[in-house]
Amino acid sequence: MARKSIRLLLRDHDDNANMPIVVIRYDDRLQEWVQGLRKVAGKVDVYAVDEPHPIEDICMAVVWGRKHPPSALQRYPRLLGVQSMGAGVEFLLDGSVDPSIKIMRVIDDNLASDMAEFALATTLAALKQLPTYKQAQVNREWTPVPYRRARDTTVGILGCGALGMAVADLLQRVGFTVLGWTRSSRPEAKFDIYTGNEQQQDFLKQSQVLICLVPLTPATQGLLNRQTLAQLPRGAVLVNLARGPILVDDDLVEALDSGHLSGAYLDVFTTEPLPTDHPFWWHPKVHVTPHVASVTDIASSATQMIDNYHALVEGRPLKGQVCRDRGY
Ligand code: NDP
Ligand code: OXD
Repeated sequence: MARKSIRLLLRDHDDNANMPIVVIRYDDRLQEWVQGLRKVAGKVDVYAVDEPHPIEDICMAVVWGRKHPPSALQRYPRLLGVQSMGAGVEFLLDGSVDPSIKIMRVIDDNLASDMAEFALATTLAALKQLPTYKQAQVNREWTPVPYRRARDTTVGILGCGALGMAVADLLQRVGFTVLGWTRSSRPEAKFDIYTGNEQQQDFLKQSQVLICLVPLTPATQGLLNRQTLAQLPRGAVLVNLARGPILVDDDLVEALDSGHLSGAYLDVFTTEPLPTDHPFWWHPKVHVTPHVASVTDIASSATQMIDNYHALVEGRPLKGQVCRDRGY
């Protein structure tokens, strides 16, 4: 069926008619999301994908990651918008969402502060050698090793958007020197920002801890590779909190084994869950967490989603609207 314009859609429905939302997520968190959205949805109907729902009328879908087949969205002829349950949207930019449909991502204070806390925790764990002592404890060894101070450490943040800026702010408050790398300049930043490929090397060579928070796009896929990792200072630590495919896994292992990098804290992987035979699991300098740096808070983000729903049907600007050309 041909997709209808917003105006035609609204004319088809009287003023109070419901243009429902469907929540699509094929895992055990589906009901939690449906209930969370219903709490703030007022008169708007919110359906779970696995219950009977009016396919013809659905105007917004709330979805997450690879937890739905790409064809799941194509069933809804009147879809105006797709809201990601998270900040990342790469899974919606694979051509499966009609170009006329708006895509939105989460921008939420809790998502940002949780990410900042996680980035601080990993950075301090690296500086204070906490994984070394965990291993020493297993071996019942009492072996002090040197530690570093925040005020003597420069942290480079790849990607200073909603999350990178929150990380930068917290790290600066703790005393770290912070540098950022973005696509476009950020005059409001209270630290040095390097932009684009031209300034990438200057940024990397100063980053004793590199925190990756760029979205996964064609431009960032494989960005952390043999060449870029080699530009980091000797002994640097990598923290990847963004997406797995931004990192070339074998190149990281090589940089760690050669001693060029001293450690890597990885929260995201090309295949998740990380396959049990992946070398990251047993590499002594790799510290794996299961994609938990910052998990969307349903209560605080549901309001943004319902506000976006109303903006969508009324044709007003959306919060977190994704620019398809940029890919984020
Ligand atoms: P934003 O879109 O707000 O920020 C992205 C930043 O990356 C911007 O500063 C942008 O530059 C920069 N950037 C994008 N592409 C490039 C490029 N090619 N070169 C240089 N800089 C680039 O995203 P968020 O901060 O909200 O989220 C970042 C990512 O974090 C998400 O996409 C997701 O993958 C990941 N994430 C991970 C979670 C976890 O638990 N591990 C939880 C939540 C998110 P500019 O400012 O110029 O636009
Ligand atoms: C996100 C995530 O993108 O949790 O929000 O990874």
